[in-house]
Amino acid sequence: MIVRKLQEAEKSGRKINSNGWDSTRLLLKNDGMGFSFHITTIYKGAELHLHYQNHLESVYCISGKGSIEDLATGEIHAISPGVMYALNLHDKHILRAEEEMKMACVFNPPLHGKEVHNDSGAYELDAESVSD
Ligand code: 9YT
Repeated sequence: MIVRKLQEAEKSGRKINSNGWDSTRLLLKNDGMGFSFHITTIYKGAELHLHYQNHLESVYCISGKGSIEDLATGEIHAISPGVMYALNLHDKHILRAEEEMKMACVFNPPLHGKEVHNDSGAYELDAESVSD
C-alpha cells in the first residue's frame, strides 16, 4: 500500500512549479499504478494553452473558478467545484482561471515526475523521474 500526505509531498521534489501553475505529483510511473495522480493549483488569471498529445488527462475541480475552451468546437465550459473534464480525444484546449483553482488530475500513461509543458502544450514521454 502507498500512503502519502500532500503537505509532505509539497516539500519534496514531487512539487513542480511552472508558468501559472504548480503540481504536486502524489503518484507517478515508478509507483506501478498505470496512471499518475496530481494535485494542481492554477493561479488566478492564468491562461494555459494545452494539448496533451502523448497523454490522456482527467481533471476534477476541488475549488476555485474558471473555464475550459475546446479548440475543436469553440465550446467554453465553466469550471467550478465538482466539475470533471476528461481529455479523451487528446483535446487541444485553453484553461483559464478566474480565481485560483485546485484540481485533482490523473494522467495515462503516468508521468515520470519532472514534466513541464513543451512549446505545443504537451508533456514529452521521457522526462526525468522523481521519487521523494
Ligand atoms: C489541468 C492541467 O492540465 N494543469 C496543468 C498541470 C497538470 N495538471 C499537471 O502536471 O499536474
